[in-house]
Amino acid sequence: YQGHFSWEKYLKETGAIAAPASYFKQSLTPPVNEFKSGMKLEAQDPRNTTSTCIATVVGLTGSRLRLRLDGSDNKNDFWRLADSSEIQPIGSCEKSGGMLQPPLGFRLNASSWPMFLLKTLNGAEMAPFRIFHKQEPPTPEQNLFQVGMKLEAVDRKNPHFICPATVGALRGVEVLVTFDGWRGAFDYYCRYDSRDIFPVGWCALTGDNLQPPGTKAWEPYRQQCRQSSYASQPNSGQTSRTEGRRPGRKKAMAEPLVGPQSIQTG
Ligand code: MLY
Repeated sequence: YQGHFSWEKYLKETGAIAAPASYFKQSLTPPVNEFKSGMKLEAQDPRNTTSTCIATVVGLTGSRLRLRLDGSDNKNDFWRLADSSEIQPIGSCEKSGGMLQPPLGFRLNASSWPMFLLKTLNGAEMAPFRIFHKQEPPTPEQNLFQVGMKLEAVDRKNPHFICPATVGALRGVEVLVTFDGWRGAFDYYCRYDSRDIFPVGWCALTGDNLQPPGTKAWEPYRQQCRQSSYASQPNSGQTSRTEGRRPGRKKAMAEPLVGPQSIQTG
């Protein structure tokens, strides 16, 4: 479900262009996601990336998995693409001579980790080797993004959201991701080959829920609507039922074109 947001119309109205898919480190056909809720796997601890931990799939959205580290709380879930190199089958760590680590913020005493590990893996449904992807997509040779180009990006403060975004600035290999319709609070710089940015149309392909832009994005667009609507109005004086608006209702005029308000949770 993508609300009433349409990239096609939005690009037309904003006169913006979509960053070409070849600029991203994403496969042109999104990775097949055969993971299931409850499956366990090994994942890098996002808060302590030198640690490999046990994680459980607690949700699925498009080509992404929602993961929770075993032994951690439910406040630090994170999302990974099915073809992420940061997830691997259980046993991989040991095979390469490493040791599984407790997550940062392990809720028990560190000394109980070995027993916890045994218990959490006992009878667990392990994600089968065959559903992992052999490799991540290739990295484009250079940062080709240009300021103003549109894309879809993970809101890192609310990483379950993928939202319409615009390249706001460039800084060497980095891209400033700005969220359409939201003031700067959610902006971030990431590398051009980040796995958190996607070409326009990605969510439509994966079935992910693309958030509509926040309401601020539409301001110029709304103004345009207002202007053209006034322009097409016959001289003031009497107002007909369809054309007349009380000043306080100006905003409402553009709203049907805007679509539903963005979902502003938590
Ligand atoms: N509860 C948050 C959600 C903001 C989401 C912004 N993203 C979509 C860019 C808030 O309203 O602040």
